[in-house]
Amino acid sequence: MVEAKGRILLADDEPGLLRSYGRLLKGAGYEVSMVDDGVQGVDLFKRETFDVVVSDVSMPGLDGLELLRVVHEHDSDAQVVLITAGPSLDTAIRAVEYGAVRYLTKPLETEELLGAVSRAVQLRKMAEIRRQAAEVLQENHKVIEDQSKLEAAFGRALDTLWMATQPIVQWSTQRVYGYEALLRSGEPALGNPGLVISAAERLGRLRELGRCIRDRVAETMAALPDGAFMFVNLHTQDLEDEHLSSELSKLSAYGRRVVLEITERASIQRIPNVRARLEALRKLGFRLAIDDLGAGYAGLNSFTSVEPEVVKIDMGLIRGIHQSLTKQKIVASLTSLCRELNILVVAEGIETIEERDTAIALGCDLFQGYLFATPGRPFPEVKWSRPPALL
Ligand code: G
Ligand code: MN
Repeated sequence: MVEAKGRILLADDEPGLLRSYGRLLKGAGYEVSMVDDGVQGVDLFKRETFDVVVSDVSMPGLDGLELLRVVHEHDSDAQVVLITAGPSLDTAIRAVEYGAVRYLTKPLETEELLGAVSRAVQLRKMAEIRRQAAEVLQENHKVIEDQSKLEAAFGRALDTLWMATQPIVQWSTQRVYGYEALLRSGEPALGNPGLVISAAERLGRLRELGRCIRDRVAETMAALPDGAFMFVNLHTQDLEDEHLSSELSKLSAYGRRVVLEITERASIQRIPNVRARLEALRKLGFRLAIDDLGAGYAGLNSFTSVEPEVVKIDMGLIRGIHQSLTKQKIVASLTSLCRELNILVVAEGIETIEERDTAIALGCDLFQGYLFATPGRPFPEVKWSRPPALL
């Protein structure tokens, strides 16, 4: 069976016309239900679904205009074509007011009726598409609702935010050189630091997060072992926050014991007056490190504008370095260049004795990684016990 082009409710109190319109519409492929007054029309419309109502205006009991009104109360997407024998301005106006798509006058041409109905069916389809689109937009609203959930979760993350630390060790002296502060929160919905940071990015609350992190770090500074530095990660946007370089911030009081890490993963070129900002930080005693060296697309430009005291080699360059000649060459050139430039090098993400010993052989002396200690409550013990492997 060929699927009907659409479901039509046809109402006219003249039986002859009802039959002939009905035959015409069925012949054109529509599924047609016929009633001979408005009351029946309303009844049927409430029980079944129709795409288009074609109705005579003047009918005993309940006329076409009333039917039109009830139809639209019930289904605002349904389309109505009205037909009248005695057109009047008044009914025409009311027909438009109640949302009739067409207002036809008898006697009807075949083409006129078919054209009006086919157009009404198209409009019905269009209405359906628009409704579907609106539902999709509502899903966007759901995302915004989620955003308010995200807002709440982010608030709780800030309230429960604390700093884990991971030791950075000096191999030649077998001492702890410093600790990197790593963000943690008690909010389960934002269970890792990456999620907290991306929530802050989405909510435009990075500044708040950066300030909170630095305040929490400052609170641990009193317990920082003598002679050790605290390494603190910055988001590039933190560089634009005057709180960072304010003498009044809690962390500034400890500036000489803090190394600020600037990642190579993002460019700092867009930050206005970046050199002056870095200079202001140095005046407070902060030292600067390039983080994730080798991982970023920022290339060498961050290197030249930061003039770092320390570079931290990305763990991607360290992973399996004992098996990669390429990685070994890069790290060897880096350590020798940094020695010339008086820059300290930290090899990050050391997990195995082989990685450690290869890095030592290539000129590295500062290490961070699970081999020595995982991040934990300040300030975790270092495992020195493993003997150097025989190379
Ligand atoms: O980007 P940055 O270097 O600041 O990130 C340090 C991250 O690396 C922290 O999340 C820390 O937990 C993780 N990390 C530290 N040591 C190791 C390690 O030995 N192996 C791996 N896979 N991750 C590490
Ligand atoms: Mn880091």
